[in-house]
Amino acid sequence: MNNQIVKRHQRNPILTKAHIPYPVATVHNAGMIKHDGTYIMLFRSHLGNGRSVIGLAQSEDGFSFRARPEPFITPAKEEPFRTYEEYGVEDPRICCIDNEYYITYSAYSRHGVRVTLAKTKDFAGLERISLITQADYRNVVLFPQRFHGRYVRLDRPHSEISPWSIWISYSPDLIHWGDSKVLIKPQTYHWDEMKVGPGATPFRTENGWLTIFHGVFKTMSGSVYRLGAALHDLQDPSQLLGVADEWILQPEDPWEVSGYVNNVVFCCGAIPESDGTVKIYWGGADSVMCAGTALIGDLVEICLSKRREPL
Ligand code: M1P
Repeated sequence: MNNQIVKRHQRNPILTKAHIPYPVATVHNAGMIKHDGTYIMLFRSHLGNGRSVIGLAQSEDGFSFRARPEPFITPAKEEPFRTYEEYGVEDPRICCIDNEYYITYSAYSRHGVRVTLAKTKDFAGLERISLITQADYRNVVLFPQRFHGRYVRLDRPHSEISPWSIWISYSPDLIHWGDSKVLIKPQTYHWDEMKVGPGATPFRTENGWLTIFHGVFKTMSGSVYRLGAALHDLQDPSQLLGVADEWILQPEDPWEVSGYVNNVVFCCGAIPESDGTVKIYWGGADSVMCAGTALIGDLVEICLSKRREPL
């Protein structure tokens, strides 16, 4: 089985609520980036009222993290963000473009879920830029470069008619998005048959852009969240070179099987290394942060040699 592609870290879970210097119920779904050689983790935490904030932890080795004393992102106090972040901020992704770190995260309110785009140069402060979706979008990941002058993102609109699928959109300025196309759809009677969503920020390999996504399967005892991999063309990321037919990770450890939401592995970040490995980070059961390592070549191989139709 391909669940051996990702080797779990021996000290999982690597970050839990016990490590956080302010009261939280969970630590999960963290966006990741390396900044000046330091691993930065932006993690989601439920507070005691069930709403979420985003904390920051850092590490020298990518596995031992130290959290800051205060959350890094809390619901905005200024408009227009205040209205749409009223119920909390969730599931950040980080992408470095032209030496600035762009953060996309879910903004919850009585009007639904939207995505806020913010940026920072150094993770000291944060500047909110714009709300970049309408209601009922989640899981926006940016590509770290422009293509023919345009920024590119993957996202996941909600839809009752066509199941939750992964789309691609383009922008001249990171604020106005369009030219959207559907790229990957759930596949019937398959591990991702209920929904799919973009996970980690895409990273460049010799063979294409690798993306890690989540897929959901509904069972008689609830949904199971697993991780999959896809490879996009280097010049044109709307062209899929392969979507792996099999998952690359499923809930198996006790803290992935049981927690705030049972049977969930959910990825918002991965860090490729110069030795040909990639560190993959995932939330376990919406409760704790876990990490593992894979060979980039193995992920490329499974996308190309065990393909399924994307749509
Ligand atoms: O509880 C599992 C996940 O459910 C939602 O993800 P999605 O809409 O992609 O299925 C999110 O609430 C996510 O944070 C959560 O981990």
